Amino acid sequence: MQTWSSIPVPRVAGEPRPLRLFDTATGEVRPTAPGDTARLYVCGITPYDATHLGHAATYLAFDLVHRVWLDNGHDVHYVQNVTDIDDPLLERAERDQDDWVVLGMRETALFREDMVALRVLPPREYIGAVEAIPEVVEAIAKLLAGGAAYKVDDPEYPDVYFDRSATGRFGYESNYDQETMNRYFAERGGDPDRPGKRHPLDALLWRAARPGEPSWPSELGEGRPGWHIECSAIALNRLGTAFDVQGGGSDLIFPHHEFSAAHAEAITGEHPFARHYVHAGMIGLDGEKMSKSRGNLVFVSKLRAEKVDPNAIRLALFAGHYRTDRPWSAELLASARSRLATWRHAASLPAGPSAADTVARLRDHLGDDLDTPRALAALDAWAAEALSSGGSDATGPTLFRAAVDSLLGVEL
Ligand code: 5CA
Ligand code: ZN
Repeated sequence: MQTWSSIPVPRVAGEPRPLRLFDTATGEVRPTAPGDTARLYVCGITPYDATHLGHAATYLAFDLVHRVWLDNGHDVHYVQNVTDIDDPLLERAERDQDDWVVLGMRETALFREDMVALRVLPPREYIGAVEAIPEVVEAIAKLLAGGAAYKVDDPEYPDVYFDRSATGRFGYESNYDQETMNRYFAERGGDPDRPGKRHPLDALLWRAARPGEPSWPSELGEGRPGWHIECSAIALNRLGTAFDVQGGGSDLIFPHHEFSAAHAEAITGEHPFARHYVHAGMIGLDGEKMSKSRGNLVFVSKLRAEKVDPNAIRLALFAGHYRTDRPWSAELLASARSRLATWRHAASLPAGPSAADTVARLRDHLGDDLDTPRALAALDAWAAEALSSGGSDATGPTLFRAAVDSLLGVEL
């Protein structure tokens, strides 16, 4: 699939700081230690509705990962998928009497526009599940050959499932107990009651064709891919094993990232799939998680149509820590707009206080598990001083502006 357009990222004077991130698997903030090329996979959208601020918050968190690595001089190989075939897409198309292909293409196009408007740096490879079907089939064939997958005994619909015990490590990524796994599996697309499975938690790899559903011919029979294997295959084939960060929102911790890792590790025999599993908190509205299924959504495209400055949306979402579940509100946006106006005013001064220490603090806070609330506070302090006491350093405002652009992606 076509990715979206990029924008220049200014180089910023001073010393970069390495990036430490909280890893769900180990429960610790640990240093990321990329080589020359940092390898990032972030789970993409299921394009059955427009991008809401929850999605935006998650992609903005990983945009900071991307930017901090660039600041550290890494080449960043960023891969993202699009789940352009899955039940929710087919259900929405059916409900709206729409063609599922057209629906997916339309919402993916809108997502790209939203990402460009929000100044999110594009992935190098943007891969749809449908275009990845040959590699998904190859991955499933390997799992079957190695005994990690099986066909259910159902002559009508011989679906293929993954045996969750295949790697002997199942559960290492989420660390959830059995009851939590059971609950999330059932809530998040799993099918615990499918007859013929060896274990209720075994995950679907290949769904045999049903009447009226799209399907593709393959050595597994006519059918379509399950969800988790899409991300295993797309990531493995482009980033290899032990890539630096696997990312998404916290609702992907289980089952999605647990199974993506288990599938990939069963295919390669290598552990770990990713060195860090990084999860963004959920954005809510009116006391509930913002979600397409609940319908309590604020769309990025709607705010854009209302001429809200996308830089203010970035600042509003960065006002809270990326790992914290937090609400969206009109007040949050209003205070981000006023912060943006203050920063713009300060950055437009011909001279100001030196910004070198402020930029060092910005880098320290971002390097410390993307601590944007403290990063924003450090920048507020510089802007307040510039506006109240002035200063004679002509590089102050330009350095401030470059650092805010490069590291936070906010254009002043
Ligand atoms: N296509 C799959 C991943 S392979 C998927 O989960 N798609 S999605 O469209 O449902 O979500 C896209 C991303 O947005 C995921 O990382 C998900 O965790 C994140 N997300 C969804 N809702 C929210 C929310 N309310 N707050 C923060 N992130 C969210
Ligand atoms: Zn995924």
